[in-house]
Amino acid sequence: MVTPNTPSSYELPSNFLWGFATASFQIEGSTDAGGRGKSIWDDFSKIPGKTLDGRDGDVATDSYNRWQEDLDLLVSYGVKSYRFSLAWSRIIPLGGRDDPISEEGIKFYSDFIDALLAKGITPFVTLYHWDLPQTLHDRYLGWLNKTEIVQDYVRYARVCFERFGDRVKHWLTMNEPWCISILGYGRGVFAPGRSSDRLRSPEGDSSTEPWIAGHSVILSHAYAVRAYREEFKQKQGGEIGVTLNGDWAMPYDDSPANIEAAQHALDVAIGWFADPIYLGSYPAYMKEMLGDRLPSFTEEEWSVVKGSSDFYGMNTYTTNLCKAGGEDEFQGNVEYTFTRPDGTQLGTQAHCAWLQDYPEGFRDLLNYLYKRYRKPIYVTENGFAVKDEDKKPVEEALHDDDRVQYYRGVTDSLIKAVNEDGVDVRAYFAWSLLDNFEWADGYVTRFGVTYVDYKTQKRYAKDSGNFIAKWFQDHVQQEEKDAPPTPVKNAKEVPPAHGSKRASAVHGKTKENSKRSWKAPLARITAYVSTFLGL
Ligand code: PNW
Repeated sequence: MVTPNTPSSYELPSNFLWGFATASFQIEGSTDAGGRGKSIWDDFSKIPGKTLDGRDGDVATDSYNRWQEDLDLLVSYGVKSYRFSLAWSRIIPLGGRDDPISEEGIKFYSDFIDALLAKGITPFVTLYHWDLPQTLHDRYLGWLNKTEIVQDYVRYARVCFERFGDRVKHWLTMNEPWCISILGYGRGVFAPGRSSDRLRSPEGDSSTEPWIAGHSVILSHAYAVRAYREEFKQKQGGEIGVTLNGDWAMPYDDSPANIEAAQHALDVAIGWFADPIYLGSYPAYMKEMLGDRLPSFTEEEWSVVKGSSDFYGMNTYTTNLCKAGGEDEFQGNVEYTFTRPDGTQLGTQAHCAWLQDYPEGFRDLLNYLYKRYRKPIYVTENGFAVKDEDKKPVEEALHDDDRVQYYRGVTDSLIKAVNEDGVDVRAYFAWSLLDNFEWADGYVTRFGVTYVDYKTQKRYAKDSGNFIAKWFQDHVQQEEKDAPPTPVKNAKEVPPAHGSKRASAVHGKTKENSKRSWKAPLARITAYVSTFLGL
């Protein structure tokens, strides 16, 4: 076990936002309350075999009824911000641009936003976290119908800006377009569950539909951002962007083929969305791999897509060792493993097969994204599911050592990326505030920093929740002490990801950028003295 050696002088600026994240369908339950319409997850989660434990989202963590309790919990952790999502079908039950708005749905979120602000907690709001109104799927197949979905999504976004934008200053349009497209329309493991695999789904074409869905997601995001910028931003003064999933990709070994494979993995997991949005073009590899199956944008669409995110929203969980080969286009025809050439494992195994703890990868990913896309980074999700936590009695589950160790590692990587590498990171949200409905895993896999007893709905802070709260309180500068940050800009060009095995060497962390120009003189002297005294 590695103990991070974070220098005691390292700090994060006072306006750094930190807290926990959740999503509407994973916590709210009360799927029939307040005039809510169905989402695509309502019925999907009830189909036998779609969730590991056969359980659905009807109750989840009952947060629709217990939101005040959740708020108290946030206050007890001392968070500065809370990331949550709005359920489209609570706000517009039938989803479409001509369908009525539910004032009850609006009131639910409006009251919650007011209550957060009254406690000094900044709302960080996701418009779409996978719960598409079922009616839109029934009417025209949802994300597969670009013309319809773009208009319906933009109207929904506009309603949210109108009703909440006086108080919400941080918007995320979409959560994880790759997951929406690939898991929903390619692998078919998430709603709506379409796939070429006829054992899984009676309909679907995994060779074309995910790329079409992704295209509609990009456009819906981009047109909503345009609406925000043209009609709301000036008055409301908020910021808006997208959040992408993407794990660090490390070549399995030094072979040129595997070094190239790691870049291909990044091109498909991240570049598919990030390159159009931040750079205005598709990665060459996406075009090469998909040919005419990759939908193209018109000139007009490109002009809306390029530059359509104010920041880089980063969701990340792990690092994959990448080997060239295989036929899984969803991973860029790259094989993933956690077993190194010498037979050792990359890190501690989580409950889900796709996750091992490797904090160095978190730092490498921050560097890669900052240099390639040149935007301030908001870490909007990051977390760990302890193996077999669900089988443990609550007293034992609360001592979630593997999760504490995970957060110890990533927080150390985070503060070093800011202080030593000059990466402009402005927020960190751990996934998740609560154990909750973990999609196809049902309730078996627990990601919470707070334990939820699903029989009583009681919440209990885990050691990891307390660790994160203390870590950020210790490392984020106090409000009064300093001036606003002047982020260090060090990214001039788009780098290749993998010139050698270690990304950090490739990305050339520059020492000059390690100076924190935002530090107030008093804080700097204190930090200097403590370092000198070895405190
Ligand atoms: C994210 N994968 O999903 C989501 O944003 C959350 O809603 C979810 O609870 C969390 O991560 C934990 O899973 C992912 O297969 C789902 O690599 C699957 C993957 C990654 C992220």
